Amino acid sequence: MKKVLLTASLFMFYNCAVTAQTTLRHAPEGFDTPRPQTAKGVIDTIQYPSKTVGATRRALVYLPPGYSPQKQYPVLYLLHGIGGDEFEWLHGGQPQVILDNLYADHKLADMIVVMPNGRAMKDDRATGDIMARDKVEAFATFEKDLLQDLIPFIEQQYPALKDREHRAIAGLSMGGGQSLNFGLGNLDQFAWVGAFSAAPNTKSPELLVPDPAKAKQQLKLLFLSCGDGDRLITFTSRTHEYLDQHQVPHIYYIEPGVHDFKVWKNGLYLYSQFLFKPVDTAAYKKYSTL
Ligand code: FER
Repeated sequence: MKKVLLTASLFMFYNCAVTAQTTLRHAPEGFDTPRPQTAKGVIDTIQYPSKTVGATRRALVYLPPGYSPQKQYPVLYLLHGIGGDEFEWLHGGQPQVILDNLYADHKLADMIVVMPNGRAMKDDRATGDIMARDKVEAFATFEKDLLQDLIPFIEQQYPALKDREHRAIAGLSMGGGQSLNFGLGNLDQFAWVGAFSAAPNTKSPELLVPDPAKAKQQLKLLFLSCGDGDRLITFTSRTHEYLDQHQVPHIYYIEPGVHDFKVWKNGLYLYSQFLFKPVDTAAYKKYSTL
């Protein structure tokens, strides 16, 4: 009997320990494979007037399975990288497949996902010299386009919840830098901030988080991920070190990988599951991988 109890308690202890550690494990195989039988979200193409750019601009909008205009939804703004546009996530990452599968597994809060074009200039295509100064600067200009043009449009066209706790931002590379710059720079607008392989446009930590106590109080989630073989990893690691020094809870998820969609898809898979749910920011450290 004693032996049975010991075995049972060991089994339970092992399970608890494993559960705590695997809460934020790498996406399982098949997470990005379409399942024929499951409900699918819908992708809209929208056009919005931008005073910032002086043009009509395009974005994609993912509406979750079971979407109803009678309900109200939080919104995630999901941003692309320097070589992409509003289609980069769709073509390279198929986020709708990842999200549909998470919904099928009841792992995701209902949300609208907006994929904008983060190069806020008249010709916003990723053609020619994508590193040209005006094109890189347009990624900074997008802060104004996002806050003053796109978000108000989305909140007028869709049944969106309009407070900071129901608004999230995340992105890959240049879009990761934008998410940190715009999210942490506008904590009155965003409570959930994620950056996958943040690029050199990421502001220095002191500029990103000048008031760590305020950030700590305002943030629901700050999520940083990067591949360990990514030559841009310093923009993530220096941010993490500053946040640690100033006791701002965050997830620092380093995985085997480089600067590509394998890491970014996993970033979306992990980050999205936290969104718009009750949080335990004190537990974020245990999810971090070093
Ligand atoms: C740079 C290297 C990479 C840079 C931007 C990037 C603006 C962005 C990469 C990406 O978005 O994938 O020097 O400077």
